[in-house]
Amino acid sequence: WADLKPAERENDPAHLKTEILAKLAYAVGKDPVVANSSDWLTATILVVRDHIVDRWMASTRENYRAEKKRVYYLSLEFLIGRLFRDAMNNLELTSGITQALSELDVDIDFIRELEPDAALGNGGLGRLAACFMESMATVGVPAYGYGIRYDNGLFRQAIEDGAQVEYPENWLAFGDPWEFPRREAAYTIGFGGSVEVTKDWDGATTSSWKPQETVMATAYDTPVVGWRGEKVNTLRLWRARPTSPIKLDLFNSGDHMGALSESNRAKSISRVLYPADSSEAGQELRLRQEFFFTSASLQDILRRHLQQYDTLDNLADKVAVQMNDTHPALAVAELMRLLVDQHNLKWDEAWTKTQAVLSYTNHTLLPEALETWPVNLVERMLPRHMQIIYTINARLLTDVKTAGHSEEILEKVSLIDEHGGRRVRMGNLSFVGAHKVNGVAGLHSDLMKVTVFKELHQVFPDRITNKTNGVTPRRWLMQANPGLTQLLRDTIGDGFMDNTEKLRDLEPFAQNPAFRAKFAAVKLENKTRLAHLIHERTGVKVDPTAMFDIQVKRMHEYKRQHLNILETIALYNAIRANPHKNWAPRVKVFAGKAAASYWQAKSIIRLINDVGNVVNNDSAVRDLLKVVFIPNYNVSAAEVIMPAADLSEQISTAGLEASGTGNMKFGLSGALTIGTLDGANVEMLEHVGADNIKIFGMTAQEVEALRIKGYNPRATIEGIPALKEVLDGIASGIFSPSDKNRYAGLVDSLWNSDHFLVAADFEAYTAAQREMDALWHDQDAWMTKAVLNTARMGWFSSDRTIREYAQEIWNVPTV
Ligand code: 26Q
Repeated sequence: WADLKPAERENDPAHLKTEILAKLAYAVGKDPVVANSSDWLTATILVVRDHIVDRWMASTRENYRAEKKRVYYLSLEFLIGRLFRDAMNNLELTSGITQALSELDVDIDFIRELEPDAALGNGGLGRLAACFMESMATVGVPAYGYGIRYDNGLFRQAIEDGAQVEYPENWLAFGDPWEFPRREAAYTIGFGGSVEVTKDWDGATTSSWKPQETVMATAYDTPVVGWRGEKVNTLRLWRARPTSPIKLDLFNSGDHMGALSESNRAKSISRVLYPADSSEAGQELRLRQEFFFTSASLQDILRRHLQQYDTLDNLADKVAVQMNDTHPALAVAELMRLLVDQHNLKWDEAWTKTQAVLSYTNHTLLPEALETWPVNLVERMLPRHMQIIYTINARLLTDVKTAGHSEEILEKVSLIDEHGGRRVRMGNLSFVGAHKVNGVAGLHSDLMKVTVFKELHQVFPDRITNKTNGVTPRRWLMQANPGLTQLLRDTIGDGFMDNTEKLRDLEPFAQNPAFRAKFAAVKLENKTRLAHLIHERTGVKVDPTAMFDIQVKRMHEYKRQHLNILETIALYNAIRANPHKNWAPRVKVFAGKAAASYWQAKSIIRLINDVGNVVNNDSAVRDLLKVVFIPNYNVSAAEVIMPAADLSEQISTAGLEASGTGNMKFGLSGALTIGTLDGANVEMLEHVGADNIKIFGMTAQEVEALRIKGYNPRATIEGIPALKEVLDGIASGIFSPSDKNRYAGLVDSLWNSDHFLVAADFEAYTAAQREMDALWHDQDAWMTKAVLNTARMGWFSSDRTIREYAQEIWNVPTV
């Protein structure tokens, strides 16, 4: 043992075995003879955690000593998934722990599936935050993620009778072994009340907010370890608690409900993640969540800064705060309040600091997803913040006017929307309070400049910048696809593990038949694994040698899962009409959650399931077509699904998907993409080359032109017999014989409005799919392209994205 290098010593199975047994006894309280699988998992996680903690304290200490600038990532969502394999892999303890457990007769693959997913996010935005946390640790950016420790994460989706049913997800039922409660990190968060103004001796005024209600925010920390375990950062999640214990006088007088209601009102703030990935109905509780975590985080940041430097003079040199969408937009007003009201800075000085510290990432152009809150609600909940927003607005409008801009521009840049009830525009507030505003893919950032932020961009032309999304290759290549990772290491060496751009070394092997055969064998193995999961969750048996054609993401009309299922029905009709043509056997895989109140999205889920029922039981199609909907799509399911795809569906209406990140995860594992020129698909095309990706359909420009000209879905559908047949079939109840009207709403909306241009892109999509069929018959050609996709996906690592943020927005060094 003494001869081993430190890293090898840590990974020594004999030593790890002793550590696991010690944890099992002294932390879990179990004898190995009676320990169950969960006990073994907890014990092993606690061992891994111990290995992180030394590095965590060292990182934190070093950041403090070297007076490094810290980055704070404020996000209402962190869609983390499981951490066990991730932490073990990044510490390079996987082989040692696997062996130690096996010597203890414990199957690591079995116990790792017992860890619940931390599903503290809805989809892309939340998963991006999780990838960024891991990449910030990897490239050595000292960072804290700040969010809410929801008791209930995103709901669990079940499919009952073909329809989505939501069940609560209680991920904390047996505690979270990764987290450290920090009783000492607690802050008071105010709501309501009034603002008191006092005049100083020199006539200056000081405002002081007297909240009517207060809630405590207490911190729970989870360490986030980077690749090779060198740096460890912190994810700090806030839990809401009542400031005062229940009112005993009320309780004793028999008013139990009255005594508890205040306490419940406080706790409800961190009770549940909002399960909608676009806002619409502005619930008061949502705004309370937004202020709660923003205020707690900013108080914590200022406390940490003052404790170290004892002055706010250097705040912007030592602190960068990134707002993940507008959900933390109140940071603009809250930081101003803290600096002006509590730390006595002059307005102008505070404003300069606020702008220098804050920056804002936009994730959507969909009008219904742009947050606005009624002025009277903000006024009632946060009276001082409303005043501050008014003051920021007054100064903004004066400046803009002085610079000579028109009334129209003034009205559009204003923080207040005056149409149909006055509302605070959170996007404008974030834009104005930030020194940089970024979109998440090239096209998206360009469109921001001519749509939502057109006028603000005219006034502040240097503020918008692009930071194309990325995904962490540790989770999405090394952990999710160990077979491919091993093949890559055997072929091009380990270099790609530290720099994914080195995947380019794979390019020449795309032409090598022996390599392609190995690549195809790995793919088949991954598809077999997915076939098992599909059978387990849906009862449907699928053939792993068929083309796996996959669309997994949140259910949304703009993502056009209905374009996919309608084309699938057309294919089904064509196969039945001509069963002996040379079809490419396909398995159509869908998965994704719909917001609970989003009827159209739920209707699409049901249609997919109903179609699956008919197609999968139709002996006429044999194994040429299967349609499955995998219930409860989450990070862990994605880790099985992504590596098993032959074809990745990225078919949103051009101009509407800000970036997409699933597209990158699929590409890393060698799936070919069929997609529109939308989001990061545009950059994927640039990287992999037009021969290796199937782009179809209208461009964002063409979409806009068509909308201006006037789109007639009825005429379009009438002109496409195959589509008309599909819609008539659905409307006549072929897929819902027991309830023939089930899809009347869905079908009518396509005939009458088709807002997302499904019919307009239908023929282009069909033609693109038939090209993919032809390509599938030439497996050499297909696999060559697949290999080139993996080889050219290196740029889409979130390490690259984070380096760009660090250089161009945060002004912090990376290693
Ligand atoms: C807002 C207010 C009230 C309730 C909910 C919300 C809310 C919650 C979540 C609004 C939006 C979201 C999530 C948005 C999202 O996930 N956007 C996706 O972000 C990805 C990462 O940048 C992109 O790749 C996707 O294109 C984008 O859709």
